Amino acid sequence: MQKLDLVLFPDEGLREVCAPVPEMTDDLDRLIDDMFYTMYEAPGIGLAAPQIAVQQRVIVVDVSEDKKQPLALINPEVVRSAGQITWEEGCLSLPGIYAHIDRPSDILVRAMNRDGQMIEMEASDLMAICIQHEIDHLNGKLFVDHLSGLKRTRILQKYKKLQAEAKAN
Ligand code: GNR
Ligand code: NI
Repeated sequence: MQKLDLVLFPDEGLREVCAPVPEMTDDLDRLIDDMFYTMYEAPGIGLAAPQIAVQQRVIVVDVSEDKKQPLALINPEVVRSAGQITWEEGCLSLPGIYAHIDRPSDILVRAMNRDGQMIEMEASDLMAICIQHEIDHLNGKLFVDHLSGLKRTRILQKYKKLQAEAKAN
């Protein structure tokens, strides 16, 4: 298992629309292991392939307390959504900044699983938030893009400052 380097904002790789995965392969299976390892080490509750510089539609999530409920989804799509929830989100690609984001609270997701089977699953609350945050990554979208103009400008200024400080140290 390998801990992979995280791609940080403003890397352009985070802005690309990722390619659908045609089929499950051994290489992809190994990549998913590395993604889980990288996510747990970070630590994070989700990770999308473009965050480790792979421009393919693959995400991993584990929102459980005991970190024993890994879920890998390939070519995930939200097919229905309802409700609304506000959560303070963060992102491993924008370390140090957090913002309250509104999203649907209940979703129906269609995807391929690690075994190459098509599945549909319902998700709600934090699991729904996390899956939507990861699918956004596959479409080149970041949580700060959900903010309105002034809030977004302010938080990105804060991020820039934090990155400059991190570089200086
Ligand atoms: O670790 C993460 N925590 C988190 C908290 C609230 C909403 C979304 C997330 S996902 C984030 C990991 C990450 O950046 N995934 O892309
Ligand atoms: Ni993220």
